[in-house]
Amino acid sequence: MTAPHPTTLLPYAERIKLHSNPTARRILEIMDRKKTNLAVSVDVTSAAEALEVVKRVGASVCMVKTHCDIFEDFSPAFTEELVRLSKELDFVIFEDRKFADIGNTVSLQYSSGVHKIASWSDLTNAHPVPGPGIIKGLATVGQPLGRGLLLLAEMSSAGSLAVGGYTEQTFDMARKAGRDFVIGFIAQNRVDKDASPEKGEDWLIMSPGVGLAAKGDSLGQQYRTPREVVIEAGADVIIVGRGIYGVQGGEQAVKDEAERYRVEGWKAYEERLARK
Ligand code: 5BU
Repeated sequence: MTAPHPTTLLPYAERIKLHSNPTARRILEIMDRKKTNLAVSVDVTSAAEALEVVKRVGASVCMVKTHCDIFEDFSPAFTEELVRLSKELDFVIFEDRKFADIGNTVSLQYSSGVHKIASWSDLTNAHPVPGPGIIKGLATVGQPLGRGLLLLAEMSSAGSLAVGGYTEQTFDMARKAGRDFVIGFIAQNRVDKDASPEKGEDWLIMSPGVGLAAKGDSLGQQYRTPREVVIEAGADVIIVGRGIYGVQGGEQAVKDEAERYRVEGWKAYEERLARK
């Protein structure tokens, strides 16, 4: 067995001081305070329904992930209420926008249009495909607001082209950009290979494609369990969508399922710390 990545042997609380970005610090603080490494992805098409899901799962999560372009009834009132809930229930908002254009365009997509993502979302993400200008473009908007950015180093879907040298170059790009704005990666593995917390370098790895019941869907999604993701792959945050909001049995069932994933994710984290 290969040695565990040193970052995975550190408690979330001890990693806070390794970050200067306010969003990264807040994520780690919430994870420690609420004993949760669970992010829930609320991929429903009604913003009103999304808020109901958020109220049910809020106590169990460190983060709520959105795709704001799938809501039929998107409005500024929705994001106002989401921000209010994020303060009341203590979680970070992550708009999974997957920006992928030149710096000038993404800065406009991030700040403007119908969604004005930077005004309400603490965290967003970008494909490294266009080169480092995408980070610069987003940073001009997000960094003064204390927002954070994740680069997409790998994807959970079958046949993804984000593998091997692409993944390695994504890490190099983040490293070159520095950690003032880029705080980590969406990935399936510990892609920050030789980053050493002893030298003060810490990245957050967040993994979608997590499920306790299904192994995948008919459109290429692939699921792993929280244990596989947190212990074997060494990711810091597990992202669960349909496994939680899609559970049958009504409001209480969704709340209970979020709590079940929180407990599974936290148990796995405690087990990974105990490997020392
Ligand atoms: P699911 O219902 O748990 O399969 O939803 C997963 C969510 O994570 C969904 O919003 C996807 O857009 C998102 N996702 C993903 O599944 N895989 C990836 O590699 C990335 C995002 Br990046």
